Parts: sequence; structure tokens; C-alpha cells
Amino acid sequence: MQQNIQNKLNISQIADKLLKDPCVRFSKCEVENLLKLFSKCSRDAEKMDRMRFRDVLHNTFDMTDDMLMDRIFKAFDKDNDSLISKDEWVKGMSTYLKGSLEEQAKFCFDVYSMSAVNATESVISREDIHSMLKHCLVKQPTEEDPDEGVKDLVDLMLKKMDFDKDGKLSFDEFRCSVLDDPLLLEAFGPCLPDSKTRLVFLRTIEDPKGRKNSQGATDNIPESLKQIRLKPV
Ligand SMILES: [Ca+2]
Ligand SMILES: [Ca+2]
Repeated sequence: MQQNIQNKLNISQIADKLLKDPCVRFSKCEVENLLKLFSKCSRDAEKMDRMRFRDVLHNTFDMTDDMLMDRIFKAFDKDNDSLISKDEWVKGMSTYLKGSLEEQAKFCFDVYSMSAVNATESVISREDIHSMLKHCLVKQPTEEDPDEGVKDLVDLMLKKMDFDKDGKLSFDEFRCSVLDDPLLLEAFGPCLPDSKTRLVFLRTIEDPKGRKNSQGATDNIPESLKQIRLKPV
């Protein structure tokens, strides 16, 4: 009982702190439920490792692509310690589920960019685009050389988005292209939830008592959250 009250207090305090950040686009109840889900998925650890995070993406958001899931993990892991903290979890989920086009452009760029010009500047290189498109498009071998088709597509994308013609995409180039044509947001592979999965998930973290009850979250994980499928350990 004492432990429960302590947990509730901790969650409430962490939620209050997170809500001060303007990039967190959730209500207090939603943040608290996200934190409960975090504890459930990380088996009460302070941080979530890559495998557990991938389980969430796979079981909750129907993502199946290992390479993209690892890249999404990298985009959530802002301090690069190979673990997701509660802070990174809530802020990442905010962008992933409710981000503005601008925020999601940065998120997708982080997912797609593996090459760094230097320690502070990342780019999406021709090789990055090639490996992602090849990975996403070439699912079964055909008689024709599939690489040729991928190469043509890479050239086409670079022609469209690489404004300074240096053979790679800077964040500014990617951002301008996306703001101009939002369909380019996931140009190199799916890295955001589809609208149905997104809505279902958002419903599970809403306060089930909604606006009728201002008491906030309950002690335990709400019924709706329990329905989220988690792989048995
Ligand atoms: Ca981290
Ligand atoms: Ca460029």
C-alpha cells in the first residue's frame, strides 16, 4: 500500500516536471499512463533497453522491420547511452504520436540519417537512402537486377530533395522538402505509426473517466492499458 502511494507520487512528480516542456503534447493523465506503461514494459527498471523498446514498437505499433525499429530507438535515445529514459520515452512518444510536421521532420531525419559530417551535424547520405529503399522495396528477388531500380529511385529522390547537389541531404534540405510536400516525411521507410494504430494507442492512454472525473489517474494501470499486447518474457 505504502509502495503504491509512493509510486503514484513519483509518477505524478515526474509527469509535472515533463509537462513543463513545451514539446510534451500530452495531458497529465496521458503522461502518467505513459509512465506506467514504461514501468510495465521495462519491468520497473529506470531505463528501457533496446529489445524491450522494440517489443513496444512491434506489439503496440505493429512495426516489424528490425532495421527501422533500431533506427527509431536511436532517434528516441537523445543522450546516446543505448537506453531509453522516462524523459526520452515521453518526449519521444510526444513527437511520434502528436508531433507537429516540423517536429516529425526532425524525428524522421534522425531515423534516416546514419552518416555524420562531424560530431554535431548529421546527413542522409546516398548510401543511407540506397540501403533504406533497397531494404524496404526489395522484398523478393526478381529476374531483373533489383539494384538498378533502387539506384534510379535514389537518383530521383536526390534530384527532388538535394538542393545544393552535393549528393547528400542536410536537415535543412529534408525539412524544406517535407514542409513543401508532407508525403516525403516517410520517404525512405515507415517510421511513424499509421493513423489507426495511433488513435487506438492514444485512446488507451486517455483518462478512461475522461472529463467527468478530475481526480486524475488511478493507482493501477487502467483497464485499457492492460489490453496492450506485451510479449511474454
Ligand atoms: Ca538514452
Ligand atoms: Ca545536399
